[in-house]
Amino acid sequence: MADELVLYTNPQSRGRIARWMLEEIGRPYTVEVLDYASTMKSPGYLAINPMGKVPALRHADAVVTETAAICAYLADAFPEACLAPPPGHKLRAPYYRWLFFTAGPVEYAVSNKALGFIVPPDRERMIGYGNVTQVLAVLEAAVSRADYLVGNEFTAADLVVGSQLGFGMMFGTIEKRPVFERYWQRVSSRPACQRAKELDDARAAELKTA
Ligand SMILES: N[C@@H](CCC(=O)N[C@@H](CS)C(=O)NCC(=O)O)C(=O)O
Repeated sequence: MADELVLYTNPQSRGRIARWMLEEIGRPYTVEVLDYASTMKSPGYLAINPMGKVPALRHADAVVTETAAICAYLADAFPEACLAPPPGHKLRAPYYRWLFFTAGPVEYAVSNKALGFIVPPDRERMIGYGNVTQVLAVLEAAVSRADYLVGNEFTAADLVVGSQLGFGMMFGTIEKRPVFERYWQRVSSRPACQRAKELDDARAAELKTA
């Protein structure tokens, strides 16, 4: 199919974020569920994502990997969903800023903390996130400023930042600050987020009983 959308995922993965984005877009898509121990490392899937990780998205013959990139790609490919400011618009500045800040500094500050890796204070200058305290303070200020991060409309940046906060608080890797909870509550109450959750929860339950 010329415009086919295929999500390669596992319901217990960051693929949940990509599915939420697909639900926001509202176009038909198919899902290929991959198993961590087998199909995710198969030659067929490695040809799609040589990292052997999910999610990945195929749109006709275009492949995009990396969760934040998938969300940004979809927002631009389907502008009628109004999930990103148009290319070249001034609001692209905060849009890119919070997408990249989350995929890079936030993700690695939080993961390293969870793994017990502490950057020696005299090396904070060389690590892109400095320290986790500062990263979370910056994020807290960003989500306190207004209901949404860009202009005052929900965008793919909120979907990515919100997911990082929501999953982080659920797994205990990000502390539950009232501002984070209110923001997550706001963005995750969107019907597309609820639909994506139901679909992935059902898929996860099926896999458990299979
Ligand atoms: N940077 C990637 C990370 C993807 C990732 O680590 N996915 C995990 C699941 S949440 C995975 O596929 N792990 C399987 C493995 O590494 O074997 C992204 O943002 O999409």
